[in-house]
Amino acid sequence: MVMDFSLYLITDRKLFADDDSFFAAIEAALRGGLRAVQLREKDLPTRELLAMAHGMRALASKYGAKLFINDRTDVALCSGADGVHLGQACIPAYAARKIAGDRLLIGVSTHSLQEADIAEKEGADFITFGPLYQTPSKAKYGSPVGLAALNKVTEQIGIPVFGIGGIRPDSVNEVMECGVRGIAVISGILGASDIAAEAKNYLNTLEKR
Ligand code: TZP
Repeated sequence: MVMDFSLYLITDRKLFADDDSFFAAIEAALRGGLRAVQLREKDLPTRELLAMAHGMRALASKYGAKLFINDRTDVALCSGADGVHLGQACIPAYAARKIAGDRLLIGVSTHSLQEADIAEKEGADFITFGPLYQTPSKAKYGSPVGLAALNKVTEQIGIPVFGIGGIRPDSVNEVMECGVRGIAVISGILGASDIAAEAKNYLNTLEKR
């Protein structure tokens, strides 16, 4: 499966009053040209997550976009998602590969060169690396790793790397200069007052490069 995206939107439904406004926000980003979304709703009970994954699958497909499911290889396979995205506390990439074979793209969240190296060796298709900058909830994601560390990762890792963590439109260029394939964003897009316009804004900056 091809990695045909440079902007990777990660969800946080808690930024919205209810599921309808959450889905409307994701649809707005897709209308703005988004090509890949990761459903990351860690606290949802499995059946609710599966139902949401089916809904997200239908929505992403309507716009020809890829869907990734955080953590749950089973939910990804069952919902017809394009990929699974694994955190450091999830099953490792080789285990997800054993289950999914080539049916899923496998992304892994990494925070150090060592984690990035392991993810590549274990067969991940791509990694996210960060947080690069201060994020709205620093406690949750750890302290920023910075651009020097990102440069080292892109020099040494052969699979595509996506920068993540506190990336705003005006920091896209300096992140891309580190040699990444793209960027992953939550609040920069989902916190915007015009989500479609902000997705388009990020994409325009990415596509100009
Ligand atoms: N992993 C590292 S930072 C982060 C995740 C999921 C959060 C990114 O969110 P934002 O709002 O784009 O900083």
